[in-house]
Amino acid sequence: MERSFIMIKPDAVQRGLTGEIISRFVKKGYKLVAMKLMQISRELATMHYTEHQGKPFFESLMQYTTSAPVVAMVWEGKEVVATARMMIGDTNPLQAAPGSIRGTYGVDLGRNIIHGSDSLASAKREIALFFQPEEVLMYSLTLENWMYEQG
Ligand code: IDP
Ligand code: MG
Repeated sequence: MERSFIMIKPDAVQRGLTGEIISRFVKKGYKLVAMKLMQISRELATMHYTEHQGKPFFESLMQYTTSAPVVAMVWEGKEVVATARMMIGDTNPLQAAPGSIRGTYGVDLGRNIIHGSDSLASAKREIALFFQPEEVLMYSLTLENWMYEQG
């Protein structure tokens, strides 16, 4: 089963969207295997967004993501990396499909609600940045046979 790193960004936490966003992933059929509320350091934000260092928006991205608590999570399930990106929508909330998380809750590129890993390799890297191995839990859900034809 795949795992993806999903982070509810400070704007969404402040706006009280945490529960609604978690609910979307649960209802879709994904399993929450790690979660913490944390205020991320400049160092962690820099490592997480290292590919964007040097870009014009990097400094504002650092300000934004370190400004207040985030909810860092790991979600598990079939093709969760690509599917979570679809559920999240385009980076710019104004271009994100209506019904997607960014398309539903946001209007500003610099306040775009949520992060989701863009590949399996990114997911692995990001999960390791935010969680100790023992913080990512292995457990079964009794409903799994109703979520997957072959559990
Ligand atoms: P993603 O979050 O959809 O993967 P990326 O291109 O990886 O988008 O950018 C990372 C984050 O940087 C975005 O989610 C957004 O918060 C911020 N960002 C990206 N481009 C811009 C921009 O042009 N202006 C302001 N913030 C930006
Ligand atoms: Mg990205």
